[in-house]
Amino acid sequence: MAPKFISFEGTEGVGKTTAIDGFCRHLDELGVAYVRTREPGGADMAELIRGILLNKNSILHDDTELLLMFAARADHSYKTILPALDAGKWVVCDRFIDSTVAYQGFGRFHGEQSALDKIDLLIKNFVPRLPDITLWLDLDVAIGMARAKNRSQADRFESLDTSFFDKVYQGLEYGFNKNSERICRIDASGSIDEVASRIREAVGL
Ligand code: T5A
Repeated sequence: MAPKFISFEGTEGVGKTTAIDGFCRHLDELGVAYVRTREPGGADMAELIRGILLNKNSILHDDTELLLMFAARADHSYKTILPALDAGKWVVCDRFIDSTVAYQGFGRFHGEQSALDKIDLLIKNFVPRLPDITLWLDLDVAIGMARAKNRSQADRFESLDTSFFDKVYQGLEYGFNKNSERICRIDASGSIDEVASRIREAVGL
């Protein structure tokens, strides 16, 4: 089977990390070679940019934040994603372009068409490879935020309020409606095992 590039998306605390852990264990059992990675980050310079983006002390204009996401993504794409796929490995990525549409396009820019057009242009011009499948872990925002609260320290995004994450959710729904051939909506309620089996079924493994 040709190697696949799979991204996981969702609002805060929906269980992406947990789901990716389970999915990667499944790939191990099947003997599928893969690279597990994340955004922002996933390559040396991209991880430095992640440090700036998530640091609560960083004061960034919304345009700066948007462009840093794409700068990190270019580093990640050329150093990690493309080489892995070229080497015949699957790529399992925690967040990718759909997070930008949701967090920046909707969270920061309120879904304004001009911002969504800019993001589209950035994707078309600076993202050399899109995911084959995107798994949107769909969970009520409030439930995800309650789960996320158990973490030790909130980063620059996690400290935002519910109204921001409601917009992020709208952005994920917008992306899903626009790209339903690539994005699978996964019901992320229920037990960890139930979510894991929905994911395996969606990927066909
Ligand atoms: N960002 C990113 C942008 O703004 N634009 C972009 O373009 C990109 C790429 C990255 C931040 O960057 C922003 C979005 C993000 O705010 P991050 O540190 O990578 O941040 O963290 P997140 O992606 O937000 O992930 P989270 O840490 O919030 O949560 P997860 O990974 O979704 O959730 P997880 O697995 O850690 O689970 C949370 C808790 O729930 C439990 C787990 O045990 C854990 O305690 N849990 C369940 N409980 C009950 N039932 C289940 N089915 C459960 N599954 C998990």
